[in-house]
Amino acid sequence: MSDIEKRNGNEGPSTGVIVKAKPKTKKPSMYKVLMLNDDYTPMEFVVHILERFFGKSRDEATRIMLHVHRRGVGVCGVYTYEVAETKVTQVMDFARQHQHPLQCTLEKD
Ligand code: TYC
Repeated sequence: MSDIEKRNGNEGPSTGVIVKAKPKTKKPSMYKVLMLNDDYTPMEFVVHILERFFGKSRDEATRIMLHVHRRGVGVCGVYTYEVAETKVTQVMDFARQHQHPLQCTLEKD
C-alpha cells in the first residue's frame, strides 16, 4: 500500500494529497560585534571607527560610543560570522596601527 493510500484510509478513490517538500534552507546564525570601553582610546577615534567600518552616521556613531563609554560594552552591528569576524579584525588592526588599546569582539546573537 502506498503512503497516499494509507493516509487515505482505503476509503474511496485516492484524493492524491501532495505535500510540499520542506525547503531545506537555513537562516545563518548571526553574531554581534561588541566594542569594549577603555580609559585611553579617544572618543573621536571610536566615532570614526563606527562610521568607517560599521556604516553609522555621525549621530548614531556618537550615540553608540557614548553608550560604550558609560556602560562598558555596546553593539556595533549584527552580521553573519564571516562578516563579523572581518569587522573585528579591521577594528583591531586599525586601533593597533594608531596605538590605541581599543578592544572589539564578537558574540553569538
Ligand atoms: N572611555 C574613552 C575615553 O574616555 C572613550 C571610549 C569609548 C573608549 C568607547 C573606547 O569603546 C570605547 N576617552
